[in-house]
Amino acid sequence: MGVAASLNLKMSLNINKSKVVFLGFTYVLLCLSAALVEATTREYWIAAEKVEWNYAPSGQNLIRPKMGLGVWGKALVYQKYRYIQYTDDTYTTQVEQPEWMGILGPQLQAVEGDSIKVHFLNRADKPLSIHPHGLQYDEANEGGDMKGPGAAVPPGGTFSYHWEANSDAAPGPNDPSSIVWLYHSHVDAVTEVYDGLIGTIVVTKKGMERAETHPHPKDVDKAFTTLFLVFNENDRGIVKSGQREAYKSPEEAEEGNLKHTINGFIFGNLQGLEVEQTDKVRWHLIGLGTEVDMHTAHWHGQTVLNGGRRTDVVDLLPGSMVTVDMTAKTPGNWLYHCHVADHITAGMLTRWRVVPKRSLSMQ
Ligand SMILES: [Cu+2]
Repeated sequence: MGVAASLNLKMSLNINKSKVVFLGFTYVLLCLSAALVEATTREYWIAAEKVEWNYAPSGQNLIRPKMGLGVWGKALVYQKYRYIQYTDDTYTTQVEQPEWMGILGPQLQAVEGDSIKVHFLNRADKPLSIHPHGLQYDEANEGGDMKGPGAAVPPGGTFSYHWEANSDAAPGPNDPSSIVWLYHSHVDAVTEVYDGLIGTIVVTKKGMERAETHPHPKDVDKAFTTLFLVFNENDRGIVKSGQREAYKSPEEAEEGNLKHTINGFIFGNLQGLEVEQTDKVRWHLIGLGTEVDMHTAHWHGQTVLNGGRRTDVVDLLPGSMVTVDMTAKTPGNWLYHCHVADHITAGMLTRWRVVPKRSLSMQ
């Protein structure tokens, strides 16, 4: 073999070798990424904390200022509990929430097939838990029904819940590309819902996520979640001295302590429900409470599609979870309220706004 031929052979051997290495490396990468795609785990750090909550921070009826807040404005600040999200296991830096979320705990996001891990720290003064709806869990991760340490985390204690957002938790054939589930504390569920320990989970259909790191559905520009709940504050903690005495009679106190809220606010004090004209808007609606909590969410200015049916009123019972879609078309400062007469009187109203497309309004 001449020198040139030997060189050629060496080169081709080297090329073949590097080809094999390259292919092997690609294969390993593919396997790894497949494994990663299959096993995306979304981690959250959430603490339960005792807070003061003001049902109308403006002190006003922002829908009909002259009518005032009625008996519901006599006491506004109450001792409550909330789920607060932190960036990591030091539980020092809070994750900010949009204004429209109000009293709701952090919204957990997942794509169909993902796992969710919630590291829960109980900073409050009684045993609490997190019980999710819809997701798959074993009994140790149910977060309720007195099953193990996750069912009642003592004050100062921690528990890491592991839940699966599998196909049984994901949108079904007649659902939009994402659906909503509740989570709440379930040691004494009735009390703890009224405490304010409520949040939501949104699961996006596989393939509809914007990116692996961005589970929001790609066919939606803006999504809101609103909870319709009459918080019963009778026999609970009014914070400001003198407010309890403001009620003229036990009957007045009993009514005034029923706070007819959307995301924990009354009479238009829920702010931030703003979209741009032509936005595709998704509304996740939640109902909770007791037999007075028959709510009918109603939008002025725009209709929605509810499971393929066109409407502008969606009925909610305690525990209801409904997702509807609209395309915002008409600019305006629109009412969004419960259509039950007694609930309108008691302040279960706010506004949602459609502003002209910014790119257009800037021209
Ligand atoms: Cu209502």
